[in-house]
Amino acid sequence: MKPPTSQESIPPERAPLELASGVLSWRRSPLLVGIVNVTPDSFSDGGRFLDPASAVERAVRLVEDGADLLDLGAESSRPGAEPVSAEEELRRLMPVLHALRPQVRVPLSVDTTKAAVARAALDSGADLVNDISGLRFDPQMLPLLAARRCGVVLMHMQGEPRTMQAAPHYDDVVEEVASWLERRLQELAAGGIAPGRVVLDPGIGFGKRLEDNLELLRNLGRLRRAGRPLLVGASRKAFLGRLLDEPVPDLRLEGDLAVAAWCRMARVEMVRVHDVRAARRMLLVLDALAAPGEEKEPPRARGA
Ligand code: HH2
Repeated sequence: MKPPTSQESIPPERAPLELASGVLSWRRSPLLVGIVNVTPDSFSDGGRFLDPASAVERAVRLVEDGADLLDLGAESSRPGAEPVSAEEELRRLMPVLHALRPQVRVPLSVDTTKAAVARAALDSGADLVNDISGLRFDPQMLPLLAARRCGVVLMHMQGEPRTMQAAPHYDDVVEEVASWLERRLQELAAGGIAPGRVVLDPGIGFGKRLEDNLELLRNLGRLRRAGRPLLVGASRKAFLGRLLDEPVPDLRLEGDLAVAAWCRMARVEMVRVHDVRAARRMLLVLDALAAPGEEKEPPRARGA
């Protein structure tokens, strides 16, 4: 099969991600970011883990299943979702973070667009902030993250969750998303957030049509700017529902696994998934099948 990315765009060395607690290094397969949604309305698991005890149980289970990191979110970003207040987000998130931090050793990411929530989470042991607005929604977010040494997930979104799927439009989705990520990376650097702390994410499903999502996934290599690592979040999303003709998000696992395998081929550093166990097991088989020495081989030499 043709690799999903141009060989030229793969950096020979993948620089690790700098976190306050140390550095996060990459392996041949993507690291698995397990999703923990402490929300009543997330598109696939809303309401299931709203109670702190069940959210913590779920998170611990994801680590046992092979999650390399966890991403905790307390506000849904599904298309049409209404925003929640910082107070409500904190009320949902903090009991889970407090109970979970001593129980797991993996880095914890908090999925929020609000500086107040990010600050409280960082004070309570979170290692990364995953801001789906690309640090646009809250003007306090950039200075806050500049003052801390956490990791930052910088995601592209056209518009905002309430309306983003109404009429997304791009002339050249890959070029527009890539140049936005690059520009924003420079703005973050100018504001005091070193590029070495940043992961880039094309924001699959965030103001994008089916063909936009596919085009982005086909061109992951072109999205990698300044040698920064990539994170892809496609798990259970609506475009997979369309491809699989599957209206129930939980039943889109085959789509999730196909995207995770595709990401491995594109040398994506992190994939954000609901079904960690299945993804881990699938990647174990791919790792075993891969040519011995694959890791050391310079990417440019392969398949040339
Ligand atoms: N997708 C979702 C939420 N956060 N963060 C990043 N960096 N990338 C993504 O693709 C991404 C994300 C949507 O998925 P989910 O958390 O399951 O749903 P909801 O937003 O409804 O809680």
